[in-house]
Amino acid sequence: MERTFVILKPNAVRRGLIGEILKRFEQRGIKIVGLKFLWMTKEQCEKLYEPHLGKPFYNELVEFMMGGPVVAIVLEAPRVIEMVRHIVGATDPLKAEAGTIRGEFALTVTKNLIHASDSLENAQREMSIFFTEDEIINYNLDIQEDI
Ligand code: YYY
Ligand code: MG
Repeated sequence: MERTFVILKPNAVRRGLIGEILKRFEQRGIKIVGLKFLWMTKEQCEKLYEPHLGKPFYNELVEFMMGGPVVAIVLEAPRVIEMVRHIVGATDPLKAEAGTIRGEFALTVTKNLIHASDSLENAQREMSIFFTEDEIINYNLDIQEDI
């Protein structure tokens, strides 16, 4: 079964959107297998955004991401990496389709509310920054037979 990694960014927490966003994954039948509320350290933030080091938006992004607590999530489902990116919507909220998280609730690129891994390799790398293997919880959803 495939896993992906998600972060609800500090503005999602401040705006009271944790429940609204988690609901969207739950109602799809996607299983939450890891969940943490934390304030990112500089080290965690730099590791997460290491692929973006040197880009013009990097400093602003890191400062924003460290400006408040976040929710770190590991999700599990078939094809979950692509599915979650689909539910999240395009990076620029202006291009995100209506009905997506960014398409409904976000306004600017930097503060686009949510991070979601874009590949198997990045999903594994990113979740290992925030979760140890024994913090990922193995259980069955009631709906497992029905999705
Ligand atoms: O994966 P995703 O979050 O959709 O976009 P990325 O291209 O990986 O960029 C990561 C993060 O950086 C994005 O969510 C906001 C910020 N960012 C920005 O502030 N300005 C840009 N032009 C591109 C990205
Ligand atoms: Mg990305």
